[in-house]
Amino acid sequence: MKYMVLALISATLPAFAQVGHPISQRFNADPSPHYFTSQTGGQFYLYATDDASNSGKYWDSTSWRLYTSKDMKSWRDAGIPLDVTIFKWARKDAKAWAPEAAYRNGKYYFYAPIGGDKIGVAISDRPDSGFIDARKDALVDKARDKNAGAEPIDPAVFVDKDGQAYMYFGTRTPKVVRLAADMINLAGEILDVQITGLPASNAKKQYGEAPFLHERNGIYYFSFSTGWPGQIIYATGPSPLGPFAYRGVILDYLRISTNHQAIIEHDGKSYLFYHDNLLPGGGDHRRSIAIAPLEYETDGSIRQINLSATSR
Ligand code: FUB
Repeated sequence: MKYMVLALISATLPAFAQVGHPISQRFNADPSPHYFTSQTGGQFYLYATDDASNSGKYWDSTSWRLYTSKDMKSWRDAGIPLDVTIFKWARKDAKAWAPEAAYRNGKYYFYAPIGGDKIGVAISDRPDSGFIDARKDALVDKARDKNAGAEPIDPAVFVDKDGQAYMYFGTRTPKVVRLAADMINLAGEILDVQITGLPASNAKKQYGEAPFLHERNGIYYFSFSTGWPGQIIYATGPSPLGPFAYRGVILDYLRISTNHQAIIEHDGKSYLFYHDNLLPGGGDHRRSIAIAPLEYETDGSIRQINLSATSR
């Protein structure tokens, strides 16, 4: 009987069946998940900050890590898609932080925060390797670009239905800028993202880092981490440029000093990627990416994820 029940439960479990569990035994963080139909056939590509190669005392890794999956259940460590040395203008000790990727017109683009003050962009014919610097200088440079903010990191790219691409980035003040159709140039001013209605009573519930934009049924969802530690909260608006009104919490504080989310939809289901302290020896600089189902109420609001109700 026990086995029959178990079989029934596993038959009804969602595809990712790993809620609260790391996608790999290797430390990783800052998920940037995508479904790409590349030379290798359609599969998920998950780009990450490589916490396994940092000092354990700081986020000082200098290469990014890629994981691939056909089903979001088992993930293959696909190695290093690129490292900071392809950006010749980067300082030798530049840190490789939260990455982003995008596909357009047969090319793959990799957006790389370098050293906390610049964002580079690399290009390749494949999603897993072959990336070269697309510009020979930074796409965003704190010293060069007006309103780039105190720390231009955490790029997140969103391409709207009309083909216009936007890049969100920044700590403490969220930034957004239109990208040119070639995906490697800015096409306008860097703007502050306007968020109204953040709960004033909770000083912690402000924008910290990890901006992310997705769209569903004509509603634009701007999600982010509130800081250090970070709750993942969200606001909604009528366009990729907002203005956005605070709606609620997606994921509460975890046992870790940062969080960083991404949301993808596949086959009609939504998933939240985030990171947590999940492996032995883990901690603030040794993080682990995990996946949870994301559900919406009928009014379009996001149901707060309760990890303890699953398998945490
Ligand atoms: O991985 C280094 C930094 O930690 C990222 O840029 C932030 O989003 C935070 O997760």
